[in-house]
Amino acid sequence: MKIMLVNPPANHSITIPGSTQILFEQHYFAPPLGIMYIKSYLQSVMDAEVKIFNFQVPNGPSIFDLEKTLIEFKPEVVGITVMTVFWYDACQIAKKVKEILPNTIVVCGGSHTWLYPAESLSHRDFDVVVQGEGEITFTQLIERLESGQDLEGLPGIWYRSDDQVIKNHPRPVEPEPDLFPFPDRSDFDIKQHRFPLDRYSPAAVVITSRGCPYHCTFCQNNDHHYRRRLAERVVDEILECKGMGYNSVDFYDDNFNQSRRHVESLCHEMIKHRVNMPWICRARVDRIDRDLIKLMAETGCKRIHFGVESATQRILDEINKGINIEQAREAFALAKEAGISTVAYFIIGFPGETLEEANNTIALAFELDPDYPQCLALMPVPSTPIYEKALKDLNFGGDYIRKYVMNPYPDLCVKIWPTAMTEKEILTILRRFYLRFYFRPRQISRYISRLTSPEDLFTKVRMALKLIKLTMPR
Ligand code: B12
Ligand code: SF4
Repeated sequence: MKIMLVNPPANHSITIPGSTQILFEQHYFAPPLGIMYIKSYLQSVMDAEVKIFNFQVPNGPSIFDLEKTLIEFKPEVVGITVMTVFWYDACQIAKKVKEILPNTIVVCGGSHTWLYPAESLSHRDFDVVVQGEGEITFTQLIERLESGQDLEGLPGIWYRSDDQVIKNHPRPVEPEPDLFPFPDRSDFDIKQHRFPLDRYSPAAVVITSRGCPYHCTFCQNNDHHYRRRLAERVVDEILECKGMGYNSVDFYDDNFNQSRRHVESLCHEMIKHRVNMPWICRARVDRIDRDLIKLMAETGCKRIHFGVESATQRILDEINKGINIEQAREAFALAKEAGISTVAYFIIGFPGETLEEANNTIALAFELDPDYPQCLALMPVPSTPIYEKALKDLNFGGDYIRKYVMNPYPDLCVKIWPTAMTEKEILTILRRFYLRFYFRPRQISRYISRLTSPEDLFTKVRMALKLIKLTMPR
């Protein structure tokens, strides 16, 4: 069977007011790991011809290129990976597929499907929604379609039958993530995977664990079942990437350091196999100590992204973050001591947060002195306790994201929820913060001293110009 897996364009994605996400994401083309895993699993268990069509690459393909590929390749099934921010673009892709190949089955998968499976199927260009981990469900779906069986009882899917949306039982996650072969990287030009903060590109994106056991009230984490991979398998994958020409590794785990033992065994395995590649990860401030960070630095850890969120303990407790400010101070100090650079994430505008509390968060950002702080306005997002709370407040404006999913349009801007501060106050704090932090002479010389190439300089200048534009008062 011929199958095409599509990562939709980000032409009309949902935008975020005052967001400096541009600092990272808009210059960053992350490979779509989910469909890369699905491709390799599918090909390991069945005879299928699978093509990945990735729109999110520098100077990426156009919709005409997709049309051409659809006409030439004639896939019988098209799977689209969807994050809610790309929903409008994903709908355009589904529409195009049905226009050109009306009998092709269009499947929607990815994080979006946890939130809006039925709403997604209200669009007749989608036939099936795969919810949760896709490797096994999608493969079984293909087997059923190939043998002409109906979809009744296939766990993990929602589908339309006689104009009715049918919800099958959910599929439990795979307890043993090493069952899946390494994600298929063969469709990608490795040079395209360059993170703007990296001096060691191209970076291979690798996950060493799936799921996150925490329940932060602002986060759309739908997989609380934490499962780690074997260190030996992870290192085999890294060595494979090294052989392909990747220079560094970006670990995409939600919480790289959830298990100390896991980090230790990964580091020891990297040392044993002389991996010798720089790497970065996302970690929690409460699960790190001097010995661990030293070991991480010795094996090549160059940057850690930490979620700090707020300087107010009441807020940290209310959002279920499970950390305290002392732990944040300690983690940043240890990283500095070990020579590891840091990214810190902060959020302004939590329910009931006062101007004074917000200013304390900004002061903490200066005190921790990360290499790259990212400060966002709180955007309540569906399926989180904060969104549920916001829905009860008339100031928020109701379940507008659900309405948007039913009737998508280009460039929706998410809403800030004003509680103790006004939207204007929140945005002003963010703008001032970015100007003050990033345009300090000390910060500028820090970045200049780390420039690696004229291209790096060009990217940083573009980022700076965008930042200036963003921080201009409106
Ligand atoms: C890496 C990452 C990113 C990267 C790259 C995203 C990418 N291209 O993959 C970057 C840094 C760019 C990013 C940015 C953002 N991200 Co992000 N990100 C992640 C993260 C940490 C890992 C994704 C990943 O690779 N997972 C590993 C793979 C194996 O899992 P997977 O992608 O879910 O795929 C599996 C299933 O979903 C399914 N599946 C996936 N696609 C398909 C397709 C088909 C056809 C089928 C059948 C199945 C299927 O099968 C796969 C294999 O089991 C996730 C959290 C997480 N743990 O998943 C958040 C996550 C996806 N991001 C999220 C968000 C909100 C964002 C931002 C909007 C954040 C922000 N405020 O700015 C931005 C938006 C980007 C933009 N350009 O505007 C949310 C998405 C929520 C939603 N409803 O869509 C998540 C879930 C985080 C969270 N807990 O809130 N992100
Ligand atoms: S914010 Fe981080 S720790 Fe909290 S639930 Fe989300 S992924 Fe897990």
